[in-house]
Amino acid sequence: KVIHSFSLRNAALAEAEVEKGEGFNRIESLSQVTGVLGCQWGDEGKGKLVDILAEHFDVVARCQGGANAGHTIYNTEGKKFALHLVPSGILNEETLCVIGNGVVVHLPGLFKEIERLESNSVNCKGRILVSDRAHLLFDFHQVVDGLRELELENSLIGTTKRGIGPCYSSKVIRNGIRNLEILMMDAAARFQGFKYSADVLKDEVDRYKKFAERLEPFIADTVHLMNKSFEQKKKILVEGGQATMLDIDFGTYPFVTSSSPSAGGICTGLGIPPSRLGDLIGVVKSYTTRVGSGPFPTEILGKDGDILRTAGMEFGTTTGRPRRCGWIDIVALRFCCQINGFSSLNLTKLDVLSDLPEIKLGVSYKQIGGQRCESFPADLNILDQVQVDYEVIPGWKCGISSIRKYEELPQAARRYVERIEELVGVPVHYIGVGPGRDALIFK
Ligand code: 2SA
Ligand code: GDP
Ligand code: MG
Repeated sequence: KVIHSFSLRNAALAEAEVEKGEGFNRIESLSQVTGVLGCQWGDEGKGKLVDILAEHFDVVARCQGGANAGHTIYNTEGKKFALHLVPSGILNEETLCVIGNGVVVHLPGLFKEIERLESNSVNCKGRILVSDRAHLLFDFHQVVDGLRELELENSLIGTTKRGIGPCYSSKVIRNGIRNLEILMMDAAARFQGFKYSADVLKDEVDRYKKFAERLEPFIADTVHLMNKSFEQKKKILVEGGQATMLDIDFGTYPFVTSSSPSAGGICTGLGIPPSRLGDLIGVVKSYTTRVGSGPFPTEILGKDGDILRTAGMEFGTTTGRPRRCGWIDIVALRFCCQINGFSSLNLTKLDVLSDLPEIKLGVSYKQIGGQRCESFPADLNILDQVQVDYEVIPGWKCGISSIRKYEELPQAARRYVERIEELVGVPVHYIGVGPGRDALIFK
């Protein structure tokens, strides 16, 4: 059966090759381990690219974060799916989806997500594996997340309240619980440490005993699996959540998430050695959005920001919060490319800029006193006060959503793409011109 479906798949791919030409070859030649990572403050459209690439990969894996992520994808019939923990390869029937050791897993949320997919005819059986080493995120982590935000009052982070920070805190302070422990039924003993009242403790233990039964078929030693798959010449696609500017080390700390969404997170979150990493594709929105608090030098405040928010439908996939909007930030983008060493970029949502008479690129920062910043400042006091120098280029003022060939884009749109390439020094290989699978231009 496997051989049969494999040859069917190859036949389908061969047919697609004729239809898709160069773009298809470009995808087929991606490295055995390829990563898709966010370059800004998240929601660049990583899910869409992963969904498109998935049919050319055997395994799609998440390496960090948790259900704070919101990846929106559409199937061939245009049906919308918002994924949080399940990798965006799930709509491609042949792909195995892995939730790696670096992910924090809220079991009730995971099972709900699987149920939702199955009720929409997406077969998940045997297609999702969760690392035995991944830490469990409990409801109380979510409660603590909310309380901590209340405590921070005016300086709150603006988290998704999905319990991410508190769960990683438990992991780092070494009192977390890993998936394998609830399978061994050690959880009851471990729960004692949390000082629950007796009745709550009993309910929680009973609930997790049921989850343990349900979880068993999903659990695997995914570190072994990833490396075995590599040795068997299988192709592995890694899907990043959030983005480098939200990275716990490289982001605008403390207004960051609690994991490593940049390249290093692939190795620590899946157990894949750095020497096995190949192409890394950075996903960049044609403008910038940020949800939650923290510095945003190129933000467009007031009504002008609403124009991009409305055109790009910029509302959180997980929380529904309006996203803050601004111009593309080349200083932040260069910093991100430096850290990740991208082989190419996917510029997304170019169509959203189509009605604007002119488009700005934030190309450098000046500190108070006029001194130019050499790199992306670590000090938030500086970042809050920088003055951004903009380059202004004319808009193209016409719809581009139906265009599929780079040469057919208006000259001003091509100028914008090529100026970004020049400024950051990484080639743009993919351009998004709409939310659908087919709305992609290969350059
Ligand atoms: P957390 O919940 O502890 O990770 O929040 C810390 C910061 O990280 C930001 N963050 C995100 N930013 C953009 N998109 C995310 N996913 C959702 C989406 C967000 C949503 O796809 O739209 O629905 O609101 C995401 N997840 C975390 C967060 O805003 C904080 O700034
Ligand atoms: P992710 O977290 O990086 O996967 O991104 P999200 O799914 O949170 O947000 C990106 C949004 O933009 C989703 O609603 C996508 O359907 C949509 N999107 C992705 N690429 C494009 C594009 O090229 N054009 C338009 N108009 N929408 C896009
Ligand atoms: Mg998102």
